[in-house]
Amino acid sequence: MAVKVFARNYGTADLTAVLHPYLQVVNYAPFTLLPSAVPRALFEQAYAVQQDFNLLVDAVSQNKEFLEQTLASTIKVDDFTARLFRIYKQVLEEGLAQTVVLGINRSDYMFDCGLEGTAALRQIEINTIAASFGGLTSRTADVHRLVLNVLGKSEEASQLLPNNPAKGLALGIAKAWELYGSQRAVVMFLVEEVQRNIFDQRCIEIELWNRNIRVVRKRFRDVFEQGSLDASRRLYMDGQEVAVVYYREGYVPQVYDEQNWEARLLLERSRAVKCPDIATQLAGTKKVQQELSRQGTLEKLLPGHPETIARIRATFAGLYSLDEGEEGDRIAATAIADPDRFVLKPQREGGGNNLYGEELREVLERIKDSPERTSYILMDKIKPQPALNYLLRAHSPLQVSECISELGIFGVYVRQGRELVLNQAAGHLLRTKAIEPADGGGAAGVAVLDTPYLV
Ligand code: GSH
Repeated sequence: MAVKVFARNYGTADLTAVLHPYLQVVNYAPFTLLPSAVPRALFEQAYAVQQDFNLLVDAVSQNKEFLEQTLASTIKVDDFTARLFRIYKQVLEEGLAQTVVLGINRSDYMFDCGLEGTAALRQIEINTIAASFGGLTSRTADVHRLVLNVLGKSEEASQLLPNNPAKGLALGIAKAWELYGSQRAVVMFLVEEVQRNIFDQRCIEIELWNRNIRVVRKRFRDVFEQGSLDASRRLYMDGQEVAVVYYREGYVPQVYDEQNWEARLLLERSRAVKCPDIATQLAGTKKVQQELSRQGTLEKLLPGHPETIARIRATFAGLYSLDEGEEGDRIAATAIADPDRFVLKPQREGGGNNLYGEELREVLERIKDSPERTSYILMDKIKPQPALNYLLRAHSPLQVSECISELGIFGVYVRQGRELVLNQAAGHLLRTKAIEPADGGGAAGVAVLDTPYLV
């Protein structure tokens, strides 16, 4: 009825725009029909190194000198990183009001197939902001267990591991909330204008409500309109105190107009526990990832932890700086000559930004003599062994595809002052995609949810 009235008053072209705030389209999250084989030893290796990566991210986020030096070349050419960096400097100069730190990250890996056919765990990246799909994937093993049972594969079904990142991530948020120390204060999920992954977030939200922790969902725009700080920089939204800000937004430049930058600054200046704080977001940049792989860097960041360093380093792929100078010139020329060996990565999150093959060659050719080159890094391309599976996606025809998988391990840690009070792996995420589109995860509409079947 309401739609007919709207249709009479507005042309059909306008209709979608007018109805947009009221329209909700719900699709099931895409998933594989069958679980995918994952080498047990590599799966265990990925879990075993997660606490180390938590330590490393935390160490980087506290090392002003390292962040400053590492990002110096990037912020000259990349406005988004530069703007984040400006806020970082500004809050440091003012003095941090936040005393509790909460990190939720996801370290992503592929299984690189060597010449002798043995696979090695290779880190693709570590996501330190809005690391998603921990909620939905807490349900994925049940789906695949059912499918296997229906197919009469009950023995295989019983092998699927339990997995509940939603609970693990909520545990970290709850701990940070508790240490903040105000029963009345809420946890604020900072979410997108248009919600594309709300059910994933809801899984974590429900875990918090079950612990009697109140959750509100707000956008940057709401923070600009309703947010304020008191004299001790406690954050209030319309009079309600906020203990924890959990960012599920804020990692791409497009969301920031001047008002939203102002909102971000307000949040960063506040006493509320930001997950992540701006230093930890910067610790997740590609430039930092590349610098971590440089000889001697881990030793400087984690002195006295040789075993931690060895476990971390064992997962690194080859990473190369494209900064101006001889080292950058040399690797740029190698990549132009042999683009299939590499991936070209800009300083962007959210998936779907990397360049491969001919496109990589074209872009590098164009920027090889310009400072713009510095805003990218190069990484060795990982070559996993493809396997057949069905990718089930709403409105897409069913067909068997050659697929490759990416394993993510969620990490959560909480620090109060100098004391690390929680440091855990919080579950896993397996995403699988057809070999054709080269880049992108679930949020970019490329990969689908999967469950590891350990072999
Ligand atoms: N805003 C959405 C959410 O909160 O779920 C998407 C966030 C997003 O794209 N997160 C990236 C990610 O984890 C990291 S910055 N992507 C995994 C994937 O898309 O498969």
